[in-house]
Amino acid sequence: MSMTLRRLSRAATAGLVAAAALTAAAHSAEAADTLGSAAAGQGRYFGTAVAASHLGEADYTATLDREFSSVTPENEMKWDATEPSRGTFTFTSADRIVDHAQSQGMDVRGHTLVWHSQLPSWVGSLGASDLRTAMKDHINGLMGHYKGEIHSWDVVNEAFQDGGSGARRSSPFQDKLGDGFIEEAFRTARAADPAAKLCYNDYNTDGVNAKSNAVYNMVKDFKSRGVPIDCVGFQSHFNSNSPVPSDYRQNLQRFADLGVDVQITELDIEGSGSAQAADYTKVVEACLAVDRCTGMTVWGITDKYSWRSSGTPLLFDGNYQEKPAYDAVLSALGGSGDPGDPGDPGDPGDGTASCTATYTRTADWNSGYNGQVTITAGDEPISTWTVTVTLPAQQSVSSLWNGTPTWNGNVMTVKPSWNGTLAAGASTGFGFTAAKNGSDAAPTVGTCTAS
Ligand code: 9MR
Repeated sequence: MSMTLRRLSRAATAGLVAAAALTAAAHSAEAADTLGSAAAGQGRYFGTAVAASHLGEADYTATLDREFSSVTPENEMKWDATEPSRGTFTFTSADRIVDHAQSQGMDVRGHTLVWHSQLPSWVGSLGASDLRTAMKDHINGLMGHYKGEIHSWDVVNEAFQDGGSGARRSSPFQDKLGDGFIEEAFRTARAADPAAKLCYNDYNTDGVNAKSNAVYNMVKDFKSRGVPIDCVGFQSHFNSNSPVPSDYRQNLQRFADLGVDVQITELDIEGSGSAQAADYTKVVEACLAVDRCTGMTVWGITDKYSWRSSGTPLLFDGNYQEKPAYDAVLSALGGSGDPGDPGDPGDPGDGTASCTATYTRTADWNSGYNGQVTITAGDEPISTWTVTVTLPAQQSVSSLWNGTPTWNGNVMTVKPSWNGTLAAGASTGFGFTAAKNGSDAAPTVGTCTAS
């Protein structure tokens, strides 16, 4: 009974979505001063990963609602979250995200149906034929619950190995069902919700390389044999070890030429300031240059909740201030921030001084270590900054350079030693030597404040 009621209420809610989307479109026609409205002007969506647990935070939800036109549940639709024991489906957290998105006229990407990770252990202990049934039941359970409400589903995620082999990754599905599990998953998915676009999604496939070649060959084979596939997701998690590939656009284009849409599904780029902004620009320009690149999703809203927050990879800092990367993305999308517009709190010219601080251990020995805190100004010049660093109770600081600390217990509040001026997006830093005194734990860097 509850299933029928839930289906009915999900369908009834879907009726409201069209009306909300119309309102959003009317608003976006006025001024392309948000990511979602600027992307819409280019015929694309601009999405973000969302965690249900943060939806109660006013700044989080305000930024989400203002800027984005699509959401991907970051963890809430994964197998461990939705079918923790066989046949028992739990949708509470995922429903919260979907309901919120629909109330704002946003699209929803489904992530993800068949993946080796975040997989409850009961799945791995099934024999082959039972596993096949369980995989299909899981796809039908998820896609049935959200039928008609998901614009694209990541049907299979990360099924290929890293490196040069081009081989499939070992997983219960691969090991027990063989290569054919991917095709079976896509065929099941098409029947479960014919309206959803069905995507294969992976990382380290963003440029032309052995892994992306293997995915390319699979998609080509699927298209030639009529196996249903509509899109390929390129996660696009970048940093200095894995930079934006120079052949990114070319790689997106060769997949598009196979007759599938391409989507940037989990974009984040570690870094800060103008270098990070330039990398984001490359990604947006690559997508816009490929007709079948239908949209982009960043893997979170604010640096503070990123899965790799120490790399500050997102468009908003920990205080929801727009970073230089935000301005770069908005401008690459053809939008324009309106300086001084109260709707754009971090725009250049609005006078809001801000900064972010990140910590790295730069040297390490038995009894001590050196730490470095990097301070980066937001998109306004700043005249000074203040950062707090909390040390584990046992540790003590023996020296500190390029900053002046004041102490309160094991919390040091650090200000510049002399001139604290920084240009917009520019960085400085201070360093210190700490004695471990038996604790190897890392200090915690608090909020950076600037004026
Ligand atoms: O961002 C997700 C993080 O909160 C989870 O702990 C992690 C667990 O595997 O998954 C992260 O999201 C991953 C995504 O689902 C698939 N591609 C890689 C993402 C980053 O690890």
